Order: sequence, then structure tokens, then C-alpha cells
Amino acid sequence: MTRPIVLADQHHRQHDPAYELNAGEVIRPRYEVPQRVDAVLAAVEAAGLTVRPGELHGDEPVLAVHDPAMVAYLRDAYPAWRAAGLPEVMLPDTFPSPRWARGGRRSRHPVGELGWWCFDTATPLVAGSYAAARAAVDLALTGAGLVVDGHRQVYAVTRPPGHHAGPDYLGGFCVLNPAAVAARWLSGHGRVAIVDVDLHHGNGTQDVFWEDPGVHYHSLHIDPDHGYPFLSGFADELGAGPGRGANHNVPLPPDTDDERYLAALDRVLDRVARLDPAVVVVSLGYDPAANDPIGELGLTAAGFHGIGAALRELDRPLLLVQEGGYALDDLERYAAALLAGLEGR
Ligand code: SP5
Ligand code: ZN
Repeated sequence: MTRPIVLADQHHRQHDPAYELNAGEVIRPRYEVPQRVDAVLAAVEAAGLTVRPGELHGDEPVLAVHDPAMVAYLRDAYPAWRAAGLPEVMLPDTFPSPRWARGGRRSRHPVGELGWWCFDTATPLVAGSYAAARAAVDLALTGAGLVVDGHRQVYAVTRPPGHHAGPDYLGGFCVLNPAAVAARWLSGHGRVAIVDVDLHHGNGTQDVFWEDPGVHYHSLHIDPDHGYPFLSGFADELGAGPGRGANHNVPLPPDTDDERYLAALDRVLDRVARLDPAVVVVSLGYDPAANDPIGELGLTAAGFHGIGAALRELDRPLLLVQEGGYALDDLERYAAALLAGLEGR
């Protein structure tokens, strides 16, 4: 029996801002921290799984998802920000109101420019953030390559996360969208389904594939009336054009427990099985946990075991890509449970 391949390396550590904002308040310690990867890897090591690093990939698959102007901006923004005398942590505070669209005119001021690309004040950037996000994309693409080579379960332990980053915007702790880049690349090899079990709706992934019938996006998440990202993730968002019907949102009420969550996941996975995808990309968050510091759902470790087991039962090649999960003291336990479920233990 082949065991999951785990992909991780050290590049993510370059993304480690000194603080975050939460509803305008300075947060220390932060939620989206390097220790999250360490906790998952502790579970990986305890399970006796081997870890491999990512391999470098060119920009082409990135530019098949993200606006080249945004990628160029992210690559070069930090020095310009600092040269303007701005703080060590880049955060926007001014956003284009819809009335200011003016044919897409963009600010030439570094603060205005950041507010154009980034949709919230919760996504701090530092000098190494782009390199870290780009390395996370490399990790997901390395995983996609392994899946195409015949590996049945690959888990890319990426950070920063990605599913809130869209074609031409970033936010929600996300800079680039590794799962979306991998899924679009994989769709050159057959039909792809994404199953997003992060607590939050993956608005970015939804927008990337909104008109794309080759990648079906399915997400279970906190009802946007009760949690972030507030304006995306409703059940009536179905996709458009040739992608209409290929987007499937399952908003869940606060405190949804293991049993109700897994019942909803089963219904989603029935649809995925009927689609008969060549590959299933899983946007994996541990933030549906009851004790997640920013979460509203009610899962326990048994719930994550159930998610792993249900994914295993799909019997499709799986590429799991790490998204959120912030209960630092319990992430190892949640990852261990998920891996056990995946392996049929
Ligand atoms: C990838 C991912 O999980 N991104 C999440 C981004 C969430 N950002 C805003 C979170 C607001 C949480 N506010 C609730 C605080 C409760 N103490
Ligand atoms: Zn999340």
C-alpha cells in the first residue's frame, strides 16, 4: 500500500509579519504563523511519513490564474513601499469604492496601490511574503506533478494560505492561490473537482473558476451571514457562462458539529463522484474546529478523521493543499486525525 506523500519546505518562514489586524485591532501573537506548518509536520513525522521539498516551476501556471500585473506588483512592491518611508509591515487602509472605478484607474501612491490589489486589512505583507507565496505555489505544483505521475495521495503543507486570493486580488491571509494554480494546471490532464473544507468560503478559488467548466468548485463553510468573507459563499452562487452549475456552495450554521458536517460532506462527495473527476484537489483547513480562535463551526478531531476517511472513500487521486487552521495547540492532533482517516487507520 502506498502512503501519502507530504510536501513541505522552509520558504514559508520568510512570511512572518510582526503583527496582524483583526477588525482594525492589532493582533499579537498573530493567527497565520509559521508554527502552523511545524504543528502539521509533527503529526506527519509521528505517522512515519516522509517529507519532500517543492521543486521550482516557471511563472506560466501562476499567470494562468493570476493577473500578470498583480504578480509583478507583488514581486516589486515591498522596496517601493519602504522607499516611500512606510512601515515595516505593508497593510492597506484605503480601498476603491465602486463609485471611484473611473475606468480602472489605479493610484500611483504605494498605499493606494496596495488598496487596489488587497481587499482587506487582515493580510500583512513583509519583504519575504511574495517569495513565500510563490514557494507555496511551487509546492502545490510539485504535488500536482506527483498526482499526474500516479501518486494517489499528496499533501502540500503550504503557507501562506490561498483560497481567498483571486484572479486579480489578494486578502484573507492569502497572497497567491496555490490550490487554484495546481487545479488549473491539472485540468489540462482531465476534469478536476476542488473540495474546500476550510472554515471560510474560498471566494478567490470560486472567482478563478467561475466561468470554467473544467474545474468544479465545491465548498463547505460558515454561512457568510455569520462569518468571513461575509459577501461570498451563498448557495445561489452557481458560476456563469460555460461554468454555470460548476460552482457549489454549502453554507453551514454556526456550531455545526461533526455529525452534521460529515453528512453535508457526504452529499458534496456524492456529487463529486458523479462528476467522475480525474483528480480531486482538497483545500484543507483545520479552522472548522470548535476551538479555532477565529472560527464559528464545531468540529472535533473525530470530524477531521471523518473528513480524511470520506476523502479516501472517494477513491480518486487526491492533492491536498493547506489553507487555514489557527488552534495552534491542537493542529497536530487535527492533522494526525485527518491523516489517519486518509490512510484508513
Ligand atoms: C485562509 C483563511 O483561513 N483565512 C481566514 C482569513 C480571516 N480573516 C478575518 C478573520 C476575522 C475573524 N474575526 C473573529 C475574531 C474572533 N475572536
Ligand atoms: Zn479559513
